[in-house]
Amino acid sequence: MNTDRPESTGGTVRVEMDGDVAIVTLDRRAKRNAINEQTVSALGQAFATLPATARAAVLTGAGEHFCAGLDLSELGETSAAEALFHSRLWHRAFEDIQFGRVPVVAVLHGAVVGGGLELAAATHIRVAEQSTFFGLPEGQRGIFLGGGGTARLPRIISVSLITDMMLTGRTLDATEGLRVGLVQYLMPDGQGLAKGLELAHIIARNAPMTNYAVTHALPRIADMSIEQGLLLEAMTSSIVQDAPEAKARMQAFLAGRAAKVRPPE
Ligand code: 1HE
Repeated sequence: MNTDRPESTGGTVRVEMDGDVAIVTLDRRAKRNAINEQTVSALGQAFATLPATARAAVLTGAGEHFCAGLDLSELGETSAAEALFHSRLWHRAFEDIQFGRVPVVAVLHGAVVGGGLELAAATHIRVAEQSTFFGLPEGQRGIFLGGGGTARLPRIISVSLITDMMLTGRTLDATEGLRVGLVQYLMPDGQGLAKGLELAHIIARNAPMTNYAVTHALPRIADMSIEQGLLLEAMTSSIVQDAPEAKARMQAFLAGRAAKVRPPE
């Protein structure tokens, strides 16, 4: 890993490069990476200003837990208007993750709860270490989701499961998280980052326009009517295939110089 030129975003978030993969680390470990205003701004800033050489990113948390969610010490006597703008700050920051320039792989361990689960839901691929557990304790705290969870989580897991987690405080372990599709990969403790980096380096080798279409067009098409979606699909695929890199890749396959698709190992 090249840590010669770490790009600092101010205190709670670190960015380092591993070749053409950016590693973004949430590091407020004394507070279990609970997210206060400074942290959510630093997260958004980190993804909005990734080094130009980054073609994929990994998001990870320092310490024993990925993220304990909203920093509850900030709630205090917040008015409705202040809470509204606070929630919108989270929305903007997480938009910079979900609809940023490069795909993001989250590496999860320990608590992934409340706003921490909303953060994970803004990434594109999730790897969980065995220690991971998921929860939405907003019900117990007398608050509600405010970091995009109501919009993003139902596109990953069922509304009935989210309802159960919020009403009863049910938590899921890593194996259950894999079973319900909350994460796509499950790894032994201590091996999540290596897997996340392996996946991110595979992603970084794709044509950038394909990655962009997958992260920006696919989820939006999924939210459209079929008629609108099919038109946007045709327009997106025509732009993606027009890139010189796409043409070179197809020629390489036809000339027998590209890898074939293989069944899973
Ligand atoms: C915190 C927070 C926090 C820890 N805000 N300070 N999130 C929650 O309801 C989760 C609350 N946290 C926990 O349940 C536990 O802390 C953990 C399971 C995550 C970790 O347990 P543990 O035993 O490793 O750590 P700890 O001893 O509980 O916490 C260490 C310190 O971090 C301690 O502070 P200290 O000054 O006494 O050392 C904790 O107070 C502090 N800490 N979590 C503030 N969340 C956009 S809306 C989203 C809405 C939500 O996210 S609601 C869910 C909030």
